[in-house]
Amino acid sequence: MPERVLTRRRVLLGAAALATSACDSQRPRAGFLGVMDRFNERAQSAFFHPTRLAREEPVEQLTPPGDFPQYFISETVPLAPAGWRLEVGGLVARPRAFTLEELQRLPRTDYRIRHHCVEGWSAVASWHGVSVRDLARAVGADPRAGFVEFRSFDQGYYSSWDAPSALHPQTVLAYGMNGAPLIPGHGAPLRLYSGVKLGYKMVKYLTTVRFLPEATGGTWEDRGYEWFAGV
Ligand SMILES: Nc1nc2c(c(=O)[nH]1)N[C@H]1C(S)=C(S)[C@@H](COP(=O)(O)O)O[C@H]1N2
Ligand SMILES: [Mo]
Repeated sequence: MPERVLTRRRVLLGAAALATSACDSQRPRAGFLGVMDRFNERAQSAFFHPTRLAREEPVEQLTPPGDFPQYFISETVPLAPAGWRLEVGGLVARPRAFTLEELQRLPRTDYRIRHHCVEGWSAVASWHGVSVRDLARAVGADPRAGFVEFRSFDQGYYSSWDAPSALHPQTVLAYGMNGAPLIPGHGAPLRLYSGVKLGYKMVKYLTTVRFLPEATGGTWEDRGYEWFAGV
């Protein structure tokens, strides 16, 4: 994975930058790389342990809030449409739309863990949200749904996950960061956060969560980035 020096310009990463940034190689997921990717998926899922927890960081490790990079593929920071709701569907017994308040009434998960971006930076924040596992329980997700897809209102940015990683206890739909409501730069009103995946799997500006029998792709995954992307 190419590494870049992170500059503040990346905060304004726009559609034009999408064509050239390291979070976008135009490499197709085919040929040798496709084979390697499938190999990595098998190898990584073999090492992945569905309940092993990522290390909690001490409070001194917190990244000063302004220094935690903010990424979005839109030209300007995406803002939630009026009447925003999270649609939850697919292979579930009770598909429904949740307001933020309804999500906040579900059990809450809090942790302080490190974020890893493929571009070579990492940062620490504490995150507050409802675990995908508790959400799955609330809608009666079918255990045959081996995958979960997350979509956003940021130019359709999306990603799909294997169910064991999505249902890991440290995979949450976060509405808070460092004890405050999530800000637009970090994905308000709701973003995916996890101790078990690389940054690009954690979809911000969520609109829909679907429990599915098959994997779909992802914004970076469709451009050749690894699909499993475990930490
Ligand atoms: N909707 C959306 N989600 C996204 C991205 C994005 O551009 N749009 N970038 C991803 C990448 S590459 C990273 S490293 C993290 C960054 O999260 P942050 O902006 O809170 O640092 O968000 C991920 N989720
Ligand atoms: Mo990233």
